[in-house]
Amino acid sequence: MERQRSFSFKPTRLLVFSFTIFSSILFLSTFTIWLKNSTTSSIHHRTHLHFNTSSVRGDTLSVALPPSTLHSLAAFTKNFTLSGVKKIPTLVDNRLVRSQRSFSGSKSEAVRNHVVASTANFSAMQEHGTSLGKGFSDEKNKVVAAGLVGKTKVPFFKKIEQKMVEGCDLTKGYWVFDERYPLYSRDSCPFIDEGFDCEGNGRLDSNYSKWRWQPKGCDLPRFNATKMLELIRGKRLVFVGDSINRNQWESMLCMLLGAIKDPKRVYETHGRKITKEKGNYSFRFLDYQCTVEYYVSHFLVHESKARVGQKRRPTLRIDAIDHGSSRWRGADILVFNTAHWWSHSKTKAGIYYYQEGSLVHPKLNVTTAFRKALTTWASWVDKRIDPRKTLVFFRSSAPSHFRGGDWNSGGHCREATHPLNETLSTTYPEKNVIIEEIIKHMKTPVKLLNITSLSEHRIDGHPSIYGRKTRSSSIQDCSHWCLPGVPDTWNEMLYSHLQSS
Ligand SMILES: *[C@@H]1O[C@H](CO)[C@@H](O)[C@H](O)[C@H]1NC(C)=O
Ligand SMILES: *[C@@H]1O[C@H](CO)[C@@H](O)[C@H](O)[C@H]1NC(C)=O
Ligand SMILES: *[C@@H]1O[C@H](CO)[C@@H](O)[C@H](O)[C@H]1NC(C)=O
Ligand SMILES: *[C@@H]1O[C@H](CO)[C@@H](O)[C@H](O)[C@H]1NC(C)=O
Ligand SMILES: *[C@@H]1O[C@H](CO)[C@@H](O)[C@H](O)[C@H]1NC(C)=O
Ligand SMILES: *[C@@H]1O[C@H](CO)[C@@H](O)[C@H](O)[C@H]1NC(C)=O
Ligand SMILES: *[C@@H]1O[C@H](CO)[C@@H](O)[C@H](O)[C@H]1NC(C)=O
Ligand SMILES: CC(=O)N[C@H]1CO[C@H](CO)[C@@H](O)[C@@H]1O
Ligand SMILES: CC(=O)N[C@H]1CO[C@H](CO)[C@@H](O)[C@@H]1O
Repeated sequence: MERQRSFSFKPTRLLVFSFTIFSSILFLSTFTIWLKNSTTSSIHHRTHLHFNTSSVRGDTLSVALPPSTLHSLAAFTKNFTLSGVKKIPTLVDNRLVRSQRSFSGSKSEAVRNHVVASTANFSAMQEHGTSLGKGFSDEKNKVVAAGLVGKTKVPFFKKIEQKMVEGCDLTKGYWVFDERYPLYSRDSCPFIDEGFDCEGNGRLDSNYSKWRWQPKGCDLPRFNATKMLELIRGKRLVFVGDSINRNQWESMLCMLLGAIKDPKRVYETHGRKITKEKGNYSFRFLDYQCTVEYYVSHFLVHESKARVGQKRRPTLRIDAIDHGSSRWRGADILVFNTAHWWSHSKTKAGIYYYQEGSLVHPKLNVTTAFRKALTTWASWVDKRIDPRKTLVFFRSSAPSHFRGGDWNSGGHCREATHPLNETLSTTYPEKNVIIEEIIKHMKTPVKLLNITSLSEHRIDGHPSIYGRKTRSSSIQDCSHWCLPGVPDTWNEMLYSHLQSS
């Protein structure tokens, strides 16, 4: 799925290439000297790099680097080799590249290589900086890094080579405070329903919508709604799953709307208004002849009823796909999820709940049932989905952040206005492990949208008490996400996958 760009060395290219190397070294040396000077004169002994991101409404993005990075830069200049360049993967077209390009005042193709290279080491430097101090921050700067995942130091070039093989790992990184976010405002999007409309429900702090996910080895491309609409022109983009997928789907609608001049040219095909209850929506973007759809399916398999003893009880047919599946077929891009409903309370503790054929299991544990249901889903995909037409994604589980209790026993997250520097959980959710195993054995290639770890830092992103207009209930929502907010990042991830596939 990842696009690979190879360098071939025709004589003319070699010339350009050599020139590039030369100018790179020149640039970096100058840059280093400049850095050194500015640091020695700095009282706080800290370097401030002001990249002038003129492309984005003239806002300035500042990046704070710890002093140690000076040495990295110097070392990097001397250690810059041809083989080093060849090993660096396609990190072009990212934000930092853009900003550094304007910083260096040149936009030519030849500059790319050195910019890419320094970006790569720039990441390593940031990593170095953050691992020293559990996330660094500076009140005077607009950029704050929070929550570094995984602190093992791997030799730099070894890591780059791995990235070359596997593509950039978007799941490891940290959140950076960035005033250029969010990608849309609450007022510009009529599709945010009450449950996710935190600002509309009275939430006053808004920093939670301004964090950008920064993978360690590359940048997540900033969402470009026009480009995304071009990618799905004439197509059906379909989200299937629980309310967290509705959360992501609404985010996608809002993000796409940013590129539409006349909002009247976006409408629900049956005139439905988004509410919590109704489960099927198909929004048509007339200008691009595409639809962005959502189908509710809490478990992906069929919710049924069966006679158990005297009573008819609700059951879950873990051997049968959801009956709505006929609507999913024919989609060009499918984004599935299921996780939260596989809880003790929502599955009747597994007692006389899971059904296979006419058998209602007296007791089945959730792990076993989940595996069977996902296997049912996987064989449906393998049988009904044509991988030449349809791209299939599965979004990994989104974490909840109930502190001091569960959702129904006083669990809270309202106090959080800053991402966690350290995530609470250390274990990777079992459901994700099961999903990964099942996907591995499928005939159809399924891409995992691996958002679990990055979302774990974002305790600040939930509606808490702002999931309703009225404050009648003391129950806090620490499962869903405010919009604009964290699901926007999941969609940037989806966008990045679609761009490279
Ligand atoms: C960014 O560039 C503009 C002109 O292009 C300049 O006026 C402004 O001072 C620059 N800002 C910074 C922080 O360098
Ligand atoms: C998802 O991301 C987490 C954190 O980086 C990682 O531990 C896990 O292996 C990833 N899963 C897959 C299938 O890449
Ligand atoms: C968040 O918002 C407050 C004011 O609302 C501000 O003082 C603070 O610097 C902001 N940034 C971060 C990273 O917390
Ligand atoms: C977004 O993509 C469109 C179409 O590819 C392009 O014309 C436009 O310049 C892009 N916008 C930004 C901000 O990069
Ligand atoms: C949603 O679609 C399914 C079929 O895919 C249908 O059975 C169900 O009644 C629909 N629900 C609503 C609320 O329209
Ligand atoms: C569920 O059942 C399986 C197989 O019977 C067993 O291996 C597993 O430990 C059980 N898990 C839990 C959480 O009880
Ligand atoms: C995380 O670190 C930042 C900066 O060091 C700090 O301002 C913030 O309070 C910390 N957050 C938590 C939840 O500890
Ligand atoms: C100047 C400098 O830092 N050079 C380094 C180049 O890389 C080797 C290892 O690959 C280091 O040992 C040197 O210190
Ligand atoms: C090629 C090179 O010199 N890479 C350097 C990048 O920065 C790290 C420190 O963060 C150095 O260890 C690497 O040697």
